[in-house]
Amino acid sequence: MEGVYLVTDQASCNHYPIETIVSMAVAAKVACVQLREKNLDTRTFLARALGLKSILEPAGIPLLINDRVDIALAAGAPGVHIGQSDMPYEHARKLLGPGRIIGLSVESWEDVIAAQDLDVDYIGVSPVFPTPTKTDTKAAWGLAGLARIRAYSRHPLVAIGGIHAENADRVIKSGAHSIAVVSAICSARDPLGAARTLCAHFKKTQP
Ligand code: TZP
Ligand code: MG
Repeated sequence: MEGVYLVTDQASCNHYPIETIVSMAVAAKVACVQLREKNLDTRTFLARALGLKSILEPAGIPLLINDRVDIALAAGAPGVHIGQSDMPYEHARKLLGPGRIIGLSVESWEDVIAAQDLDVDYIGVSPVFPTPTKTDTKAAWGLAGLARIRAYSRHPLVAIGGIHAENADRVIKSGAHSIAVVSAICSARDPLGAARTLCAHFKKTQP
């Protein structure tokens, strides 16, 4: 789970359908794609999950489903991303089994401490910067908060919130193993170029 992590959001896909953007992200060699849909009915959500899986599986890029363990199971997706008010980790693990990926958002220091006892595959540091893409968040961690989590946590860190090509270097240098973006790719006029720039940025900064 190192590299660029694309989080899809229908509302942010300004210029192309989600499937096209995900195909471009595959061409740019992102590390992971999360399907995040807040307003789809279950049947449409599952159909979209299966569609993205058919694009990502041949490329060996994991598809994670936001919130919905049932959709991940039905679609045979490699994993889920859960937040602090979604299904608790222990239940998600019981349902998914040991082999699948479970990522967990941390929004407070208490969340970071609690995650230390969980065998999550990564923690999502949320949000690093305030972002108009998601406004129902707690206080942003900032780069100092991210660095503090890196020093403490045993888990890989996926940083999310307000990350784009101009600040990616600083986020990686502050301890992120992976940078997750919605608008920097989904809303770009050139999603392929944007994804490539982010991926290259990442390689440049990582030793
Ligand atoms: N979780 C925390 S911030 C965020 C999510 C899903 C949205 C990030 O969007 P953007 O456009 O990359 O700032
Ligand atoms: Mg959630």
